[in-house]
Amino acid sequence: MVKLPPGDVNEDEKVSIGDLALVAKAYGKTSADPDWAEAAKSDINSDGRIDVEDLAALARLILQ
Ligand SMILES: [Ca+2]
Ligand SMILES: [Ca+2]
Repeated sequence: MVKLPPGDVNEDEKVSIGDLALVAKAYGKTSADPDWAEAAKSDINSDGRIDVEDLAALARLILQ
């Protein structure tokens, strides 16, 4: 079982611009959305919504 790095939204074992694109696509979704199960992978800080904080947190992970 491969442990995926934090921020690896598309599960390719790398944190990259492709993950950032998925977070941008899910932007604005919240845990109240019917498709949250899919969007939740983009919730980097696990606060129940996809917003600018998630984009910033993922950008930091990419730049690490
Ligand atoms: Ca990835
Ligand atoms: Ca969030």
